[in-house]
Formats: sequence, C-alpha cells, structure tokens
Amino acid sequence: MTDTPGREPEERLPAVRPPAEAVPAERFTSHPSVRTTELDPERSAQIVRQSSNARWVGFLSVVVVIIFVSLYWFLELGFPFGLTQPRLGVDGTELAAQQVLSVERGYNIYEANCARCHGEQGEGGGIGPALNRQDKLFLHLSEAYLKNILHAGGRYACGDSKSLMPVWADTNGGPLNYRQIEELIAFLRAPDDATFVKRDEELLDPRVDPITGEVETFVGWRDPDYKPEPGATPFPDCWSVEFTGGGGGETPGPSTDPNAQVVAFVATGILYTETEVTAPADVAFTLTLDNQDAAIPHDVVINDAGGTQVFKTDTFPGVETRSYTVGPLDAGAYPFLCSVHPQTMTGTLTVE
Ligand code: HEC
Ligand SMILES: [Cu+2]
Repeated sequence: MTDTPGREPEERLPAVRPPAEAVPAERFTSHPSVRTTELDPERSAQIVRQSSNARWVGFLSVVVVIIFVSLYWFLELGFPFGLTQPRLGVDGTELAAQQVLSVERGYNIYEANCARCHGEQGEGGGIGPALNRQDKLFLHLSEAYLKNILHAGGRYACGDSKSLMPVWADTNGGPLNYRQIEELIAFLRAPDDATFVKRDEELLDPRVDPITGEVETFVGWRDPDYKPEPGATPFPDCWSVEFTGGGGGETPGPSTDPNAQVVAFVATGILYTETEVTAPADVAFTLTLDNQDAAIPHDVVINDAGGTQVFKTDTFPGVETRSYTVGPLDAGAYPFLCSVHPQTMTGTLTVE
C-alpha cells in the first residue's frame, strides 16, 4: 500500500482498482452529507431541543384545554364562594332555549285543553280547581304528581272515580302524546320571573297583537322564591280536603271588626269582576282585593268625584287576597281603578 506514516486513514487516496472491476454505481442521488447516519454533536443537541419543545407544546395545550373546560364549567354552574350565579337556571331564572320552547308549546296545549275548566290563568274556573296557587305549585303540583294525574285522570287526585277530569296521556287512552305531556308540565311549572312568547300552534311564529303590533307574551305561574309560612301545613294530597275542613286552606279573614261590612273586589283576567260596587256611607268598612291573576299586580285606588285619591290598597301580584279597613266615606259616587291597568280596570264605588 501507499501509506505514508502519520497520515490519517481517511485521507487516503482511493485504492486503485483494476480496470476490469466495475465502478460501483452511486445508489443515492442526495448530497452525501444528508446520508451520513452518524449524529454530530450539533445535530443531536438540536434533536434534544426539538423534542423538548414538542413536549412543551403538548403540555401547554393540555393545560389550555383544562383551563377552558374548568372555566366553562364554572361559568355554567357558578364560580365557587358565591362569586357568580349559575348561568343555567338552578333557580329557574334563565331557562335553556329548549325549555323555553317547551313552555311556549305547553301554553298552547293548556289553552286548548285545560283552560275551559281550570281558567285561562289556572285560577280555577267553575269545574276544575285552581292550579296557579303558589302553595300548590310549591310541592303538591310536582312534576311526578302532574305526570300521574295526566296519565290516570282526575280520579288520581282524590280517588273519585266519577271525576270530571278525563285521562290525558295517550298511553292510557287520552289525546296527548308523551312530548305534549312534558310540554304541558313545563308550562304548568314555568317560573313567573321569565317571559315567554305566545306562538302560533302550527308554525310556532310569535303571535302579534293586531292592535298594538307587539308580540304577545306571558309569564309562568310559579314563584321560584316562594317559601311556605314556617308552620304551615303542607298542601293536602287531595285538593278538595281544603274545602271540607281538612286544613291547609287559607281564608284571609277581614282584618278588623267582624261586624264591619266587607266590600269585595275581585281581579281576574286583568279585569275587575264587578265594576259597580256599593259600600255603606259614614262607617268604616273592610275592603278585600282578591287578585286571581298569577304574577300580575293589581290594586284598587278609590278617588272622590273631584279626582282626589281617598284610598289605595297595596299593589300586589296574584294569586292573593288582602284586606284593608277603609275609613268612613260620605255618600256619593267614587270612581275606582287599578293603577297598573288604569285603561281597562275601572269602576264606580257607590257609597250610600
Ligand atoms: C272537564 C273539565 C277539566 C278539564 C278539561 C281539565 N281538568 Fe283538570 N281537573 C278537573 C277536575 C274536576 C279536577 C278535580 C279532580 C277531582 O278530584 O275529581 C281536576 C284536577 C286537576 C289537577 C289536580 C289539581 C290538584 O289540586 O290536585 C290537575 C293538576 C289538573 N286537573 C290539570 C289539568 C290539565 C293540565 C288539564 C289540560 C290538559 C286539565 N286539567 C283539564 C277538570 C278538568
Ligand atoms: Cu290591574
């Protein structure tokens, strides 16, 4: 060989081959530096750096996802320590859109099937008992109870097999399907602090008042903040017990002298039932206002002939009855009105 002592083997010149031997073909077309399989220190440092970068990216994206999930969680359910209120109504204040639509469909089902016996506002017509009372809605008219009574019919309430209320669920021969029953229950238990839109039954378009051009709305019956009086007996299982002396009823007596004459005002359907009312002259009398419109406030304002106010009750939402004592009035005609609905709720109190 032609080795010169002291030279590195790499620097050797290629061996001279006998001409007969074929030159090995280049198998790669890429630059020889790319083909080197050995890692130089710089390259290996780069690989270590890159893989640690990749791990960081992975770790950070997991962290970001966790932060988002937990933020959203708290946003929906409320931050701890009372920082914020839940967005999804645990207390029913903000209902999910789906549930709003159920309530709105339920309204139509109620109007079509139930209002004729239970009243437009659930105030209880001649045939069926009231459904819109807070004491009933609080526990008695639970989802489970409503489901049962709509399935079994009126007999479920008090065991009266001749009950006038028919079966509603189609699983038991009634006219309403499963979804309609759910929607009806959503409506019956809808909170009174949310506003719902009255919709066309078929198209579900909002109903528009032809006179005012405004979309017609309604509120639910149930006051989500209602709490029964601390010592109150819970509403009886059978609603009619309350009228047969079984307790649970609330008959607000006149607040004064039992001999005093009672002048009763009844507000229902945003109207007074009587627009001509009489009261005795020159003696104090008891005035009761029976507001049967769930969640709609009414009052009675009595003016003298000159328009000066002589008496005013509280303005309170139904369903509730309150009594007041009105001092002696001179004989004469006294116009009265509801200060909330002064256009439609008016009448004359004749003192004689
Ligand atoms: C034909 C009249 C009539 C119609 C229509 C009617 N009900 Fe009734 N409903 C009654 C009567 C009467 C009762 C009392 C049941 C009994 O004890 O016999 C009653 C009882 C109830 C009760 C129980 C009340 C309580 O305090 O326990 C609920 C709830 C009820 N009805 C819901 C409905 C719903 C919802 C509809 C519409 C799908 C409806 N009702 C349609 C007559 C009617
Ligand atoms: Cu009013």
